Amino acid sequence: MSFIFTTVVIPTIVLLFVITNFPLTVHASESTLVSVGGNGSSWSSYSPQSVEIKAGDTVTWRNPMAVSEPHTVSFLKDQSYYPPPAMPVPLKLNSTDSISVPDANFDPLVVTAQNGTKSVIVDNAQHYNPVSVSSGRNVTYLPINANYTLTGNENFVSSGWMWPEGLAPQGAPPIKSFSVTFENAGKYEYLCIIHPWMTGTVVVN
Ligand SMILES: [Cu+2]
Repeated sequence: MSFIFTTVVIPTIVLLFVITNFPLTVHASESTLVSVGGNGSSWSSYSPQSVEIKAGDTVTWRNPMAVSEPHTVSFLKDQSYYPPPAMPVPLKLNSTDSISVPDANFDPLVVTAQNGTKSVIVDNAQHYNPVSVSSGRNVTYLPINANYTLTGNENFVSSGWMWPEGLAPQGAPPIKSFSVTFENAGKYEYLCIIHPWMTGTVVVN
């Protein structure tokens, strides 16, 4: 009788105590899919617009559209980190003669200021490409279809222009997905920098 008590009853009580008082804190990481844009009236919305996950989980965004419309998934902590799509950059020379143009279908867009200074319009790589900008404007370019681990301290993190699969225009990086693993709890709001009214939220518990 005492043998059964010590080998079965006591261990069972101890096991029950452990199970009920120390719930498993290890969370198997999960993945959530969010559509970026859609067909018809949902063309400029994220679906679902808000998702709730646990720290360590990953959210993957994809553009499911039937037409060649790009969107981004961009975490913009501070408006001053919004990357404009293009900017006039003053030319050293007062002529565009020295700009070598590799394509017959291409002419650089040149604007002339009132004082006569010529500037060429240059596309902003931070607007179009997957990128992370941390404090001090440290810019790190990410691979296309990146899986990025977000701490929440970044000033700007963006997918780059995401196209529906197979519908990226010739010459554009064929970005079709963006995955973010959220390390820390918090409420993370994001937007499409092409259509800024397009917003979404990730709540991390
Ligand atoms: Cu968009």
